[in-house]
Amino acid sequence: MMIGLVGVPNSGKSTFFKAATLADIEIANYPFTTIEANQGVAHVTKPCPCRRLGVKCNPQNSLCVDGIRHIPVKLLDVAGLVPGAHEGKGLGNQFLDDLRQADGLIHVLDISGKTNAEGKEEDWDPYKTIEILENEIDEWIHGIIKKNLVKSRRISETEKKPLERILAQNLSGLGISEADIKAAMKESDPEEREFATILRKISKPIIIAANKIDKDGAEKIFDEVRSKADNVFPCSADSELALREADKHGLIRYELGRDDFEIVSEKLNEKQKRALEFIRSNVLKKFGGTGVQKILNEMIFEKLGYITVYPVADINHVSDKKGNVLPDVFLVKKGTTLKQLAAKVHSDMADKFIGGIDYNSRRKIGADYEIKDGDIIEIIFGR
Ligand SMILES: Nc1nc2c(ncn2[C@@H]2O[C@H](COP(=O)(O)OP(=O)(O)O)[C@@H](O)[C@H]2O)c(=O)[nH]1
Ligand SMILES: [Mg+2]
Repeated sequence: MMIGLVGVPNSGKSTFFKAATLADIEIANYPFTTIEANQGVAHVTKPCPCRRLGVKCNPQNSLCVDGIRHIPVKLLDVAGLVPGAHEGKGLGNQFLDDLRQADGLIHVLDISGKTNAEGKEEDWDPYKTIEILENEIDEWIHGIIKKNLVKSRRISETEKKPLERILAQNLSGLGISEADIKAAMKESDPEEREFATILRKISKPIIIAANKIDKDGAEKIFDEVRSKADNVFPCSADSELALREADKHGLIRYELGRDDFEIVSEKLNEKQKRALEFIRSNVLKKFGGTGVQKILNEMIFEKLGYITVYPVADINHVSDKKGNVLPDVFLVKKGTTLKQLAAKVHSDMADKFIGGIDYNSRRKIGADYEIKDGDIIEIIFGR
């Protein structure tokens, strides 16, 4: 799973990226084989079952900080989305490739109204940037469909295959699936420009990080933009970065997503204290946090509909074979069945799958059991 960060220059994309991926972690056990230059590891958070169960966990593919499970997700700094990108301006191909990999997009937007759509400093209505950016993506999608539609319809007829399947081949470069296209076709015709918009909303959901909310006048613009657009969240990437860095250096204690922090070191000078107090009163208390963690969680759990599940090898000790308690957490889509989970956990053992045991009920569960959020499950395989 991968979340893409998009936005015009100077909106605070790099600051958001740096803040979200700032963690001292050993990623050796993480389920990522490679991390490219423009990628980093961020975390989404959920209460860890260790507290409810009264056990001490030994996370392997994630972290547990004070009873909060930090679950890694890849963050991608998407290059080259500038007005006119679909006509070949900027880094078109790089952009397409990044877009293909992203399951959802966070649009980092300067909500203080000082950055125009080219990334230049100017008094500017950020709502226009939302329209421009979404239009860019929709034009890419529409352009690809339009170029192939006549031929695709013909192939669909002669080969007696559903049109969505043929279109999915054309759109595979954008990472858009047959199921998404089919869903969009229920609402519109692929020929229409609005079809591209509908398809983008299904296949690449966007959340807007209304960034620089800490700046004078930003709140008023934020309220205006939020009345016109959905999925707009207040954000101060700069504040998040300052807090995480201060925490990392042992100056304060700050947990991801919190609306407060504690000063734990004598080393802070007056200027640093003032800066932190500014963040406390003008960002954390006012907006319930800096927004960075809330936006990441919102994307994974609400927009993309992922839930968490803890597979274990021994249900009585909720551990793996080595005795690690609650070792792994998996993110799966709502509606995932036990059999599908088994295939994810042990791709080579799916054919030996027998069933499972659910921790909460201590009952046997079958292949079609639908995973619920926070489930702890022992999967049983044959030999
Ligand atoms: N006040 C304020 N400034 C920010 C915030 N986020 C980023 N900035 C500043 O905006 C400028 C551009 O940020 P940068 O992350 O380099 O933007 P990018 O070009 O989109 O990657 C820098 O001077 C940042 O310090 C924020 O939340 N609040
Ligand atoms: Mg940058």
